[in-house]
Amino acid sequence: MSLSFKDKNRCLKVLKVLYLSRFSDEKMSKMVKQNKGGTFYLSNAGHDLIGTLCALSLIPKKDWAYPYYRDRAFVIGLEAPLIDIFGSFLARDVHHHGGGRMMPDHFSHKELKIPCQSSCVGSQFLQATGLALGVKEKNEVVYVSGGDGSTSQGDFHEALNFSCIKNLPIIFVIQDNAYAISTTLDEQTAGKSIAKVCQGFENLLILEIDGTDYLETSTAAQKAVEKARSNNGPSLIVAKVPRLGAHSNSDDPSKYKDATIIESEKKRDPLPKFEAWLLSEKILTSIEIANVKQEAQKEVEEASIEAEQIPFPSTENYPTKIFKEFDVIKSEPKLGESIVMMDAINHAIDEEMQRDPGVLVFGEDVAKGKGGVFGITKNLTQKYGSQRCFNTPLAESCIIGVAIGLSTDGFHKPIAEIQFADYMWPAMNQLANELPSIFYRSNGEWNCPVVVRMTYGGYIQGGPYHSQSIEAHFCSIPGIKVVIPSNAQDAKRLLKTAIRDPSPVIFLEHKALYRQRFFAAREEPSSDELEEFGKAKIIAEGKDATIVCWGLMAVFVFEIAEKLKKENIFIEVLDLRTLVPLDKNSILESVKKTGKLLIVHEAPKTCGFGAELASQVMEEAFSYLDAPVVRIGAKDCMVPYAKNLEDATLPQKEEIEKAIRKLVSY
Ligand SMILES: Cc1ncc(C[n+]2csc(CCOP(=O)(O)OP(=O)(O)O)c2C)c(N)n1
Repeated sequence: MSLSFKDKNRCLKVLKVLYLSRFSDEKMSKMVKQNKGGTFYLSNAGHDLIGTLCALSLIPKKDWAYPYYRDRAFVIGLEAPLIDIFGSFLARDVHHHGGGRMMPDHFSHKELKIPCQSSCVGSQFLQATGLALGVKEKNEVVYVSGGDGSTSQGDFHEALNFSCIKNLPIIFVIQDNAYAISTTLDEQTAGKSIAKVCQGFENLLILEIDGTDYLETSTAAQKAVEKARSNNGPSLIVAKVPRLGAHSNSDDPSKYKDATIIESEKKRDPLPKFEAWLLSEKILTSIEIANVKQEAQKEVEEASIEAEQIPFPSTENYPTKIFKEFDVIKSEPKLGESIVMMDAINHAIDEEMQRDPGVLVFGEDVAKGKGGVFGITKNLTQKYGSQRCFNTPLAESCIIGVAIGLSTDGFHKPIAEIQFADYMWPAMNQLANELPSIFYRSNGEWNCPVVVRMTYGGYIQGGPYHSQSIEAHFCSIPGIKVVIPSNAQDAKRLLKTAIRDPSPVIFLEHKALYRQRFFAAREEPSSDELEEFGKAKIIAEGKDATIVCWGLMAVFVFEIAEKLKKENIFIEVLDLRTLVPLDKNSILESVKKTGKLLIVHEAPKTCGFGAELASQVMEEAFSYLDAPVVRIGAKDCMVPYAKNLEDATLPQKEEIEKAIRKLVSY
């Protein structure tokens, strides 16, 4: 036992934080009924000692933290001002904790190195892991907490696995109150012990402790921090604690906890236990304890009154701040030899890795001699080392979660590869619920410059799980940019822009275009050249109809345009290149000129991006249309394996040509 745990000043600090947390609980529970802006409140009582002691074991502003929603004591322990905590509780326009965008107790504080927390139980573990990878050589420690329920999420296990593989300076703290709302530990965890479940992870220090005991908890936190600080890898602390209040203000524990359980939980309250211990050890007198209590009560009262004076967030120019601002500086084109798209992508990454030491490449099989299943990232490990181009476990959520964490440290620019777009779905929570919203949710405090590359599309007999075109799903998520190049020049310039963009970008690469020569191979742009997002390219000029397309469909439509030209039919073909941001103006301008619009995409027609485009054009240029807007997409079916079935499912040139002729002659 370390003597310093009995240091009077430390004990005074712990007691103060405990009271601040406890009184803020009581105050919030009252205020939520007064209808002052906050409708939601989470009790922290019982979890406050473990949170406080973990905060005190870290070096504030040096170490990083992902505290979950029942860890307010941790955040107060790091000296986050109460005024911000109450301000966010009342949904007011405070700078930190989302400024009314996030629910209360979903913390975010840049100076205190608390990245923006979400409501998705368990998603924090992988993000913390990614951050720990980023700061591994910097002697900084990463703290992440969650409840026992959160350990049932795959992300928790993926995070432990990756942390152990990479020997990361991270501390997982599970505040095990034996309930996840009403679900009990025997319904939640095999053997009722996540500590036992996790025993197979190599070099994971596992400490199962009584999180209401001051000395035991202080010792565990110190051990774990020392292990991380000395670069000896991750720890898992499972702290048994009581949840003394309801799950939230809308929960009534009497529906699932009987009186004896509630009584026995009260007896485990860490606050009176700590007060009694302070007295028995003669560290503080009862008068000193009473003084701290009074002081804390006053501070909570004052913070709550002050917070009420803060205005609600403004709705002027709403919504703002979905993307962090970024100006693309274009330079004069200087073209080299003709290259295919796969080489253009490889060169873009290579040049950006050369330019910026923060750029990292990772994913399944991307490293070493292999360079990904399509060889796109070949030679990068040899050139930049295995710290900068590395294989990940086969876990897509891990890939994206780690990318989010890495991008948060202000230095790293992760380029994550998902082997096929069809395998994005296991990562969808990190990709859709987490990554795109962090900038907005954190009120601009945090941004995630992540590039997610993935191959997509069919026509090469990839079957139902190597052929999907899923761009419309991404386009429906606010906060993520979506890029789909159709040729080597665009691919190189757009990817370089994506890597420099401070916002998340999904970069979709059609595998049938990687080596395609007739259209996609182009003279290589120089290393300085970028392409602005949101600028469609007119790849064929015409007056008879407008055809909007992207990716491989641009190649199909271009071919048809060339053929029709010989018959004096001139179609205007717009290759969108980026779907988000969308170059609506160019589409509208072209439609106003031609009066006719066909949208061609490879994804199934129903709910494809074409539906969105058709609707926008109808809303804004209906009076210019001389014919109904037409869409061509795949049949509403998975992409089958057999060539004849695949052809029958995906759009074919003949079908597109027929539709164009019909539209032109309408
Ligand atoms: C992914 C996800 N599923 C469900 C929920 C709804 N939910 C919020 S908290 C919670 C229980 C979490 O329990 P636990 O992790 O044990 O933490 P505790 O609340 O007990 O501290 C649930 C089911 C959620 N927020 N996220």
